Amino acid sequence: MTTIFSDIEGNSSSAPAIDYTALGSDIMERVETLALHTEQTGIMTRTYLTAAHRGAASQIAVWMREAGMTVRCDASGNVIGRYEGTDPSSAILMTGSHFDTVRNGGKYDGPLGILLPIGCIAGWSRQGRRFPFPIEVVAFCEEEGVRFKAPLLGSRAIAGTFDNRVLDNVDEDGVTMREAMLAEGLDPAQLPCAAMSKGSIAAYLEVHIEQGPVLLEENRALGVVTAISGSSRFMLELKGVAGHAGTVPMTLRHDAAMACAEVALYIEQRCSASPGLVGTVGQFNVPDGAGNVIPGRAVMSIDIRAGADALRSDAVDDIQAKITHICTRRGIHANINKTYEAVSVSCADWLQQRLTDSMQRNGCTPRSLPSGAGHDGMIIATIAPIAMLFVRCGNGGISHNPGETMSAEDAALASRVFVDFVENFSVPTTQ
Ligand code: HGY
Ligand code: MN
Ligand code: MN
Repeated sequence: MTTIFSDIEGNSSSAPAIDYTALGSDIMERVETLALHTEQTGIMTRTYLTAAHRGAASQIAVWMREAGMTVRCDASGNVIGRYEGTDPSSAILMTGSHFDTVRNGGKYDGPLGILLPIGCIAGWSRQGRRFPFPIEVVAFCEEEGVRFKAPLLGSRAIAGTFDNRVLDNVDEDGVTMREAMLAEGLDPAQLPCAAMSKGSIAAYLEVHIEQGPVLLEENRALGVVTAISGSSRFMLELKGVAGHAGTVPMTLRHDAAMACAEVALYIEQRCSASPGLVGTVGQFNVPDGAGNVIPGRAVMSIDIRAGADALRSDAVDDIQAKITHICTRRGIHANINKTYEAVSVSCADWLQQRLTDSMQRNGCTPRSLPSGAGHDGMIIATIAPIAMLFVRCGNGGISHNPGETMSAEDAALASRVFVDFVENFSVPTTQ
């Protein structure tokens, strides 16, 4: 491992300045180390409360302690490192991101926002530098919502908005979230203790890969997020009549899969009609299907997002009406279950300005942009002002894909901006 410090001659305080080039490389090395904690060797899959998830949590805790932080784990499984300030009564500066992943995803979505602050704090710790405010780095336990179809669990636990109904959600093996938590030594009854009060967090700053092509296409390393798009997610179950593939005439069929396909194509057509609106069918299944059987049942996911909430809700209304129309015509029964909804969340103007100032002080031409992806910040925003710093993705900006990538140089520059932001941060007097 490279050292992230160098004793630069002539440094007045004789404290070692942070070597950002080394820090950028160190962050990339640690992303690789963390990626070894996966459910499928060679594929990046780390879902909530699996052995891989537990291994990653332990590794993150080790790095937090090595950086001079105290570490606690809350009832949801968040791993929280605290770097004490000189005024323990002060509101905290919170940062962090999630350490769970989608299936066969990328290595940087989440971990960058955990490992970068840890590396910067290690630098301050080495210098013996403290700030008036404590800094807490939160490794959020569950943002993607893959295993139990309930996203943003860790941030909801901290925001005090954890919905206990999801404890009965089951994974593909029929294990409930409650059972999985208890098996990991987590007590759901203690979840309310994880909540942090409004005012206890002065600000939340998340560093995250852009997960899109904008910064890459404009040849920019960093961007300041203006808002996080809201989203509406559903699971749609369609029930028709199973039948013999060879004997039932097309005009007499109630084919659940074809009905799903018609709904899916309508979603694509409806969302393509409005700029800024996106619709995705990420899961499309014929449970227990067979090639020579007309599908009697089909299940699909629906994910609708837009920066403007009205744009999203209008599309959801149209899609639900279309589902009714298609199913009536086809003699299909529909069960639609909303699994998640979040309104668009704006980043605090004053924090955007401070982040922009830090970028300018470090030679970056400021660029603001919205986030089409959801993030823990949208939940933390219910109890604190938030900001996000986007870091360029390579490989066309691809994400939620093993091709997801970024550079050590951009990690180094993002670290410089993060350090500048924190070193110029002060808790607003209104706190
Ligand atoms: O789906 C999202 O937007 C995020 O990556 N969980
Ligand atoms: Mn993410
Ligand atoms: Mn993600």
